Amino acid sequence: MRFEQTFTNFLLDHQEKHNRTYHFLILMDALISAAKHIEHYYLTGALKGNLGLAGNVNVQGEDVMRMDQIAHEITIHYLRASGRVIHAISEESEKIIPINNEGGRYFVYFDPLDGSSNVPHGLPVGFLFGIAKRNLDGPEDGHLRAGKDYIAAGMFVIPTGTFTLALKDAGTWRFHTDETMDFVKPIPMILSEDTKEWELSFNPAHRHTYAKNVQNWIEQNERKYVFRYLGSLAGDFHRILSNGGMFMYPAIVNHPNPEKNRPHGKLRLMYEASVVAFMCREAGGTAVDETGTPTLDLQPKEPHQRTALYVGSKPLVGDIAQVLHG
Ligand code: FDP
Repeated sequence: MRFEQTFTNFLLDHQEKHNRTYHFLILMDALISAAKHIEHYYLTGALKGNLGLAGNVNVQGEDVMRMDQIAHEITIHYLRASGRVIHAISEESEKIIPINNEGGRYFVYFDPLDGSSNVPHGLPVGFLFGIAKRNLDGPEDGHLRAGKDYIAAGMFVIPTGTFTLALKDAGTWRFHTDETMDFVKPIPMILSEDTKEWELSFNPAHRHTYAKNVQNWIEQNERKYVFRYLGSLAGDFHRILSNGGMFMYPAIVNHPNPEKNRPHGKLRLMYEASVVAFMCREAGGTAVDETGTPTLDLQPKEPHQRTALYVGSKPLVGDIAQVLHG
């Protein structure tokens, strides 16, 4: 019989090697419980009628799928039960969610079901999260943290049974579920330097709405790489981590209907862009916004702030960053 290292053993080793407490293990256990629970609802959702529209709109003005609400509620339940979270920010809640202001140690920023256009089809969606730690040396003002101040970030691609976690200054690892539904077998993720494997990922339906310099860059470079787009950030980024290349969601500035322009991009900084940028950095890559500024340096001013995103292999992101700066 062959036993793979479990996620818990992996994290225990990591915490002990770095002389850390076990609080973070308890938090991660809560997030994994939430993800497994969400996955279960997602897998059985069509039968239970959970994949339909809930009939209201969320804070971004989009339709809320019933699954989005279920995923949000499951996650908040487990975060609360962990006792380790000061407050959380969720895509599904306009306001910051206070949890344990006195005893909590971490801030959790999450999108419990990202890629909602895939939901009615039962295709892959993401559960993305970033974690920051309270100031242990003095008073905590609870300010919104930039990605460079996260201590960890990760994503579950649901319902594929994969989990990717990045730990600050330590690396990025991918886990798969075994026959007992445990996440096992940490695989270090390092972006491939083999340009033959690199992929480009963006929504081609939007390409003529991008800034002219971005459109020109695409025209000059797209034939060099394989093109893939799923429409779920977690799924698309999962591939980039495995194969290298670049995922981008540029600013929309040339839409024929100017009201549909999105000069600040579409993706949310705190629980989408910073999360994948953090995982990418720990895997040897990088990420920038529409001005070429590193995503991890962007200081959020409000919880649901949007940003354009270019994330992936350093040479590719660096190349487009030069165009964006220019
Ligand atoms: P969705 O709106 O379907 O929830 O920000 C959310 C997100 O999905 C990302 O997961 C995905 O990468 C992107 O938006 C897809 O947007 P487009 O439909 O415009 O391609």
